[in-house]
This record gives sequence, C-alpha cells and structure tokens, in this order.
Amino acid sequence: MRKLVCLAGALALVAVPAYADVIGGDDFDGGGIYMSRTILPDNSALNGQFPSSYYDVFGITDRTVNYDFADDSAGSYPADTFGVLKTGKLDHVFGVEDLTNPDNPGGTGIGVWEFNIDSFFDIFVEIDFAAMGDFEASNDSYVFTARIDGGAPQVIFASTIREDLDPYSYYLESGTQININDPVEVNGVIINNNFQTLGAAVSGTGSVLTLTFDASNDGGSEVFIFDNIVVNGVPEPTSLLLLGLGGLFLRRR
Ligand SMILES: [Ca+2]
Ligand SMILES: [Ca+2]
Ligand SMILES: [Ca+2]
Ligand SMILES: [Ca+2]
Repeated sequence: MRKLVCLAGALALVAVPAYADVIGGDDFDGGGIYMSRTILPDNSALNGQFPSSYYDVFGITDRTVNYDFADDSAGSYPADTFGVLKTGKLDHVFGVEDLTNPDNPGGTGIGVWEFNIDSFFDIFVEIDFAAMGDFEASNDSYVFTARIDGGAPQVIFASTIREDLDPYSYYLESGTQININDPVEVNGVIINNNFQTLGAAVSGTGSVLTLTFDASNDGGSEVFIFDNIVVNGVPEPTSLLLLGLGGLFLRRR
C-alpha cells in the first residue's frame, strides 16, 4: 500500500529527484527493519553490561544500566554530575563504556546489521549520537562502515577525540554545567549529552547493505551512545518507467 502511494507520488513529482523512503533501521525497541543483527560481545542477558561490572557496557541497554548512563540531575539525584540519558529517555539505546575490562581484555566490540536495499538507490544512513566523557585519541574509537553486497567498505561515520578542547562544557538536564576535557567528535560534529542526528550517503546500489559498528575503548566514565539507525533509499525508476510507458500505450490505443 505504502509502495503504491510512493510510486504515484514519484510519478507526479518526476522533476523532484530525492524522494526517499525509510527502507530499514533499528531503534533497539523492537521496531527494527533489518535482515540480521549481530552484536559481539553479547551482553544481551545483562542489559548490555559485562558480568564483572555494571560500569562496563557494550550493546543494547537503557538508562537503568548505571549512573553514568543516567542523567538523574532533574530527577532522583539533583547532585548528579554525569549522565547522558535524561529522565524521560526510557527506551533502549546502543551503549559503550569501558570496553577494555576483565571480561573483554581485547577492548573491542562490533555490531553488524544487514539491510535489504534491493530496488533502491541513493542510500542514506542516519543515526542519533550522544556521548559524555574525557576520551583519549590513543584508545577510544567509534567507526561505522557500510558495504553493499560485500563490496569495498566505506567509512560513513568516524570519531575523532578533540584533545584540544580543554575543557568542553556539558549541560545536564537540570541545567548544571559540567566541564570535562576531550570530547568525542563524529564526522566533524562534537557529540555531547544531547542526541544529534547525523547522516551519511552510501555510494552504489545492490541487494544487501551491511552496516558495521567497530568500537575500541578503554576507561571508565566515557559513555558513547547511539539510537535510531535509519536507512533511507529512493525507489529505482525502472518500475516507474514501465508504469509511465504503460500509460502512454493505453492512451494511444
Ligand atoms: Ca548520573
Ligand atoms: Ca531506542
Ligand atoms: Ca583525555
Ligand atoms: Ca579512554
């Protein structure tokens, strides 16, 4: 039904090129549209936390995982000095904190999603990012790559640690200003404790888009979070052309 409506819209507005549909995504709350999802290490049994400490996190989680994720300054703990997920942000996110720990000495984590992008082009990926902490360029890295049908990987979101920003000011939900050195930047945008949606184009077309999140991180009180992966694409014109030609043919008869 939705497809038919989109086709009609694209035909009527044939001069407007970018008519994108949401063709995949993951909100970590059961609303995902994907072919597969793999997260390693797998901490799904413990709300994203590693067994030995709830301040060590990788995977799908929420604000209840620990007090570094939760900003309770406007809620249960007015003296809170650290947190990303505000009192009203109760849904699930993908979080990373202190990835190098006794349960994961290698210090890396990976998330892989496969999306069906068959019959779509101009693939465009959007993700909401938030973070807080005193990061280091030497040991903290967060990178998303995209590849179509197993082709060459394209880096679409890459972190840089801004060790020149001493300090950077975060504002908790209560309004309290917290100064911390060395924030994380993604694609040139400083990521703070308010979610920001960043977008990136993926070159090429094909059937399967593989999105890979590679994290490496060491240290406590360094929280990196993302939510709402959205894969957009424009329907391929082949079917539109056929529809258009069919219409001409009918008129001539
Ligand atoms: Ca807190
Ligand atoms: Ca969510
Ligand atoms: Ca630092
Ligand atoms: Ca670190």
